[in-house]
Amino acid sequence: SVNERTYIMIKPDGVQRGLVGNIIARFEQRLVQATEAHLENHYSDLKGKPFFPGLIKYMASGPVVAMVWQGLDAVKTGRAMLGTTNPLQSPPGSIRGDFALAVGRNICHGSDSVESAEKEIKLQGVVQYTTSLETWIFE
Ligand code: YYY
Ligand code: MG
Repeated sequence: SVNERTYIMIKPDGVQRGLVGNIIARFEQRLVQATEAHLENHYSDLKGKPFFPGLIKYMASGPVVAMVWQGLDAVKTGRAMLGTTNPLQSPPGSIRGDFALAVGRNICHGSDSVESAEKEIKLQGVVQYTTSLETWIFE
């Protein structure tokens, strides 16, 4: 049927060999939809801002893809890769600078500090693993 579901699992060798993105790009079905309660907690620092209700409605409007990345200065590196909150100020080459136009539709979230990353990850719930490439990447 059109609503039939399948379970696809990237096995340890696929994960260690860095094939996750490639495989997800082929399926683009590894999706979760956040509840409004989850999002209100996720964005609790912005409660009271004029754009808050619209932000929650937009974020709960469809499936999202949630990821956790670990590495040296992962929070700052992630933010640099995203660009600024407003896509207009995001440099070309950044995710928001290349793909987004409006501040309220800026494509991708990234934690703004180690503390908020810990909060957001805890809220989402994820497992942790060590890649065998680690000794090649970090000093
Ligand atoms: O961390 P970042 O996503 O770059 O910005 P935040 O200040 O945390 O705001 C979260 C989210 O809210 C932002 O990605 C878009 C939206 N938003 C908005 O719609 N209008 C604003 N003036 C500021 C933020
Ligand atoms: Mg933020």
